[in-house]
Amino acid sequence: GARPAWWKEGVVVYQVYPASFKDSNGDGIGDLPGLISKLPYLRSLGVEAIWLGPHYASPRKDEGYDISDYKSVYEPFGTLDDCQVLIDEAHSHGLKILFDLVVNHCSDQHEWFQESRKDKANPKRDWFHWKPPKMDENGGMSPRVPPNNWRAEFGGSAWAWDDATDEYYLHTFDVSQPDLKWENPAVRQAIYHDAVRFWLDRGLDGFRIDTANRYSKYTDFPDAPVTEPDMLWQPAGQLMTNGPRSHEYIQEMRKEAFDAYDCFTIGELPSTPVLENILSYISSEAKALSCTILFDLMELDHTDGRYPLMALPWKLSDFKRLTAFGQQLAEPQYAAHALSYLENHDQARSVSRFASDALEHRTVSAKLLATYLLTLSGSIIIYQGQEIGMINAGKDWDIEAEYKDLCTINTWREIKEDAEKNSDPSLLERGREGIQLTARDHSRTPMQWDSSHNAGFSTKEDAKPWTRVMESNKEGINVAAQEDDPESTLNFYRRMLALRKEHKDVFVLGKFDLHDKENEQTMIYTKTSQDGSRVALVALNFTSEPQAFDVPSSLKDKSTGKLLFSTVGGNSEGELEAYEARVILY
Ligand code: TEU
Ligand code: CA
Repeated sequence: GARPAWWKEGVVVYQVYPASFKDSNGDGIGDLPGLISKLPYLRSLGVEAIWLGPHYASPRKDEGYDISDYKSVYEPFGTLDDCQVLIDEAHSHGLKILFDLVVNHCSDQHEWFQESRKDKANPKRDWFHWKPPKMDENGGMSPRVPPNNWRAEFGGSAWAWDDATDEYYLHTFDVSQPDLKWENPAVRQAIYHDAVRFWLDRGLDGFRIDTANRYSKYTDFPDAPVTEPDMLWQPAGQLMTNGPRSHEYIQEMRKEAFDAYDCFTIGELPSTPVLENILSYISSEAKALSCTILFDLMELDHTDGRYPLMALPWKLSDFKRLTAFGQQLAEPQYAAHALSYLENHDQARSVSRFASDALEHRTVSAKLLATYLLTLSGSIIIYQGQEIGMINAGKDWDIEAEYKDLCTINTWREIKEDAEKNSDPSLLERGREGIQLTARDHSRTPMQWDSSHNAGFSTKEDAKPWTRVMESNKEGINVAAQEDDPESTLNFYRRMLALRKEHKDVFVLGKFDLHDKENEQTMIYTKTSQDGSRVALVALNFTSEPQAFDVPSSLKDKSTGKLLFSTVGGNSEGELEAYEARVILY
């Protein structure tokens, strides 16, 4: 039989956001040599793979998710040679390495689009979705009415008018990110060649695949149902994703590009909450993706669609239900692979969102969430800075001057316009609170390496980081300080990663069972080895008060329970301290 793929039993992947990881030359932008210098650190954590965010040539309107050349490197990050050194050095440190594959759209500066927009007869015209304006009732063209009512993810119509040829092009994200027309086989071949095989040939181990279910959309372009009656453009997630040819395209890319390599693929599947649909992309039968990034749990605490940043009250019972949903994918009957995460470059910091970043609670909160994440089955993604418990930017940050993400900027603009139009100042207040809690900017602040100027992110004292450093909390939240403290979040992550390997049968491969579905304060679950011989009981208190907890009745007669650890060193029977995490092995 074939050798099992290297990721099949689960890997812990560390996500690097290159602009904010380590700046080696003092220009204020993280870079590949900076990352290379930190490979020993990543190795010391005990992670097994790296996912590097987009490092390609790009005007960076969407921080690199707008690629202008798949085969070259964004200059401030380094060169193709640096990239090769990164791949080779990662391997020599025993780390696998994944890049970001962003091929639903490219930048409007990519040569493909530059050609396409020139004239209707250009050979690349049909590489993008071009459409005339919508017809009016009499069958005539109403000037400048987009082909349908879809709202782009970052606001406004999903169609942009282009004067050069008097047609609209589709951009489901920003206007600078035209969607590639996957229906055209020449487009697909160019992607497989330039964006995929080019890098796999250099030794890459796989990809995190951006919006993997968006290549095929409903290309008859029907209007989206009106869910926001007072808005011109309607959220159209269901029509922009999972189109009729979605599986075909991924299967073809796998056959023609991935399969010749020992390739691991983590595909994002936004707007896909149903188990059968998810399995249709990731079960081994599907012959499509290795596993998926799910969205529902991460979207619990904020709105989607209209103002994608407004804070919503969330319930622990939902958090638990969605965890259980994701963990099902690890069960053998589905022949799939589970993947869990709490942070990435699109998500604010988990300590601030799901526990407490108050000074007295932040360390134990970070350990609580680490215990949760690293006791889940399958593969795990840890985002840079999560391992030292980085938290959200302070409330003193100026939204207009210091938040950089185009999603934040566009949403804030819309909120301000609407607040004025409807004379509703409370909308402004809610908007501000939403941004302070859930904006993507919070995870993009520079990594905190030590307590020196710029938290050690830049080598030069006078460097001006591209985005503000969190000077106010760098004292406690930095790598150097935490290296020396055995009780630090960093060393807790190291121990958890080691325990995860040591007790792989329960933590990585075990069956997840939730024991307190309805409880809104605690999360109690067991992980049971496949042969049933070993059980880990995980007890988590998500509140700042002590909480009662009960050992599930199935374990009560087992006299062999042994405390593996408690994050507060406590062992008071029947009670968990504030934000305590405790693990008992049977
Ligand atoms: O994100 C895909 C995605 O679905 C986003 O719309 C996500 O829901 C949003 O960021 C949450 O606020 C990917 C990348 O991860 C993101 O950084 C890019 O901006 C986006 O694609 C477009 O390429
Ligand atoms: Ca730099």
